[in-house]
Amino acid sequence: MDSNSSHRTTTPQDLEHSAAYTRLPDHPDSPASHRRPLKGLARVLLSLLFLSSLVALILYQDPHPQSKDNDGKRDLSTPLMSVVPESSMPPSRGVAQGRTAYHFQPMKNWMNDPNGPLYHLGWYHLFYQYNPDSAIWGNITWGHAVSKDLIHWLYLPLAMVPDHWFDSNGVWTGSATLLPDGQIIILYTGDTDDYVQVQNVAYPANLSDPLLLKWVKYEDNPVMIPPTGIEVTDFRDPTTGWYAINGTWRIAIGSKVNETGIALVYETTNFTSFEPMDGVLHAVPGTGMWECLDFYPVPTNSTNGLDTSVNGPGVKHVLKASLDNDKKDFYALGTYNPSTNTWTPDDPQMDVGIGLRVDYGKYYASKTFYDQIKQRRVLWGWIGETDNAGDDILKGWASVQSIPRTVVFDMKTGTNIIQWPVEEVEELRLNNTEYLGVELAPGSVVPLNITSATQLDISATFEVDEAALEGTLEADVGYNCSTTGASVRGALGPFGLLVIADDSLTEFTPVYFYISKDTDGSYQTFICSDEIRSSNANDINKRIYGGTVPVLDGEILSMRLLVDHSIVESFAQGGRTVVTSRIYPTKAIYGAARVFLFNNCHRSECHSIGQHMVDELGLYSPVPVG
Ligand code: DQQ
Repeated sequence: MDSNSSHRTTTPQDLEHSAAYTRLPDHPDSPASHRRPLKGLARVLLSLLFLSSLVALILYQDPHPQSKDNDGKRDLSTPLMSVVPESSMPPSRGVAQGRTAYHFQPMKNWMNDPNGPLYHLGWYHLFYQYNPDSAIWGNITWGHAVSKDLIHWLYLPLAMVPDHWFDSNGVWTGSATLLPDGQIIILYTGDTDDYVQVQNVAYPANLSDPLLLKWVKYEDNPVMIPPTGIEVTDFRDPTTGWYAINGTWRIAIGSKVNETGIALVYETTNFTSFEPMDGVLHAVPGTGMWECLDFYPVPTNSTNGLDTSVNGPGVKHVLKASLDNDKKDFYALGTYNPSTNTWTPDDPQMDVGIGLRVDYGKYYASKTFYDQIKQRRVLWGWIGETDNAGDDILKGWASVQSIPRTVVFDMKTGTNIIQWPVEEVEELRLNNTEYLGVELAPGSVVPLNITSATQLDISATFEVDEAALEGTLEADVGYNCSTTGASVRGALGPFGLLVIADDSLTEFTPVYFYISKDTDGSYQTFICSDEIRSSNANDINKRIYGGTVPVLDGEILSMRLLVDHSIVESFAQGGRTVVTSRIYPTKAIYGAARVFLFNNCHRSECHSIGQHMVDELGLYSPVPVG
């Protein structure tokens, strides 16, 4: 790949004449058909028949194929694969594949939550839950890595290991607080020798060491133990501290009472003795245990980030909880009142755990930090595996971290945050290819001229024809990404991209918009990521992820995709809704991976949806780490 190559533009004509261009039924005449009408027509018809069948086979395949049980009845719950004789099953995926090129992951073994991210003396530090001995969870320590740009990382020795009674069953998740005098305080959960969750303090042995290699655990740990009324196994993951009032700092800890998720708050003046505050910061019935709380301010009139202690006019507070019950990260916007120490959601209908998700895909235990150098708030999140532990042990590693994302308040909608990959990721771009004005007819699949399409930064916009929208009276009310998927054709979708696809489309992951329209004329737009056909391997959990994305009047639909071998992070409408997929392709790997545009809506009105444009496609090179 040529990093200095000029931008190569492929016109719609190029696409149409490329051998693999597929268009369902009404393909316009090709030049050949003008020259030799009958043979040409026959050839076109035959190709169309072939391609239609191919696409039909691929795209329209039921994502949940039926199988027969012993009575000959259809068993809707059993995938077809499970009744295919062993010998004709597709081979399991090769476990060597799937390591990412520019996402953070350790050289080997298990990783989960990001911990204590911070910036200190020229380096970004990332700590993470890590098992140094195995590719499955256990013996949890704090792994440690540093970076100058949040993208290229150097691995450092373990920061903390379970070596005291107060953390001998695991040095669990925690956060860093930078004090105004330059001190760095880590608060983390220790799982004690007796399996009690307690909170501990640690600090750097030498603050003038930019790499913060050595960490000291406070001798009088633990500094917080489960209070009365809280189960000893429901008290974990302290947040970054925020300065409150009268010289006091506060931190929040996740817990639950029965099935009500709660955020407890402790107060301190010295980070060695902590007092529980009365009441809770917030509670939401039915949400279960809140793990990995995150609580931070966002300005409502600026795209900068704020230090965690900032509050006042023009500030909202994000409260994020990772729901242990279903392993999903939820957040809500609201107002923090330091006098009452309570946080109130802007919209109680969209409270924590029942409203907005940080990421609608495979993503959990996220945590932000304030980057004082670039004055931005940066979010990390854990992308886990969806295969089985046996495969993880075979491949020798498990999990990656998402690309760090800046977080800002959405000043246009006023109802959500915006997440966007940190700008440093753009420095990895090698080639930019534009496909301008590509029109997608209903049922079409258009290859983009990219080989080795495994490391991509794709920006795509889709202009939906007003006539199609207005001419459709009602479409897919009650639509839901997870129950339908790219194979289901609607009046106004799905349309988008097929990534990590092989040439013959035996494997691909569609990321797409789907528009539903209610009889009152209102629309809902969804961004979905469909893993059902992402791999020929059958020992993988494949899901269809997604959620709604706000689209304001006059906005065109846009998505940005970060593709990295086995990870697809999709950002819709500038990052209002984000969906991450973890996939395990067997054929669409390395040089065999391709990318396509597609439009799988079924009605003739779909013709007028057709203004689709991929306006940028950057290729990345593998990033050596370590
Ligand atoms: N992971 C940690 C806990 C946290 C959980 C243990 C969330 O502290 O609650 O590895 O993934």
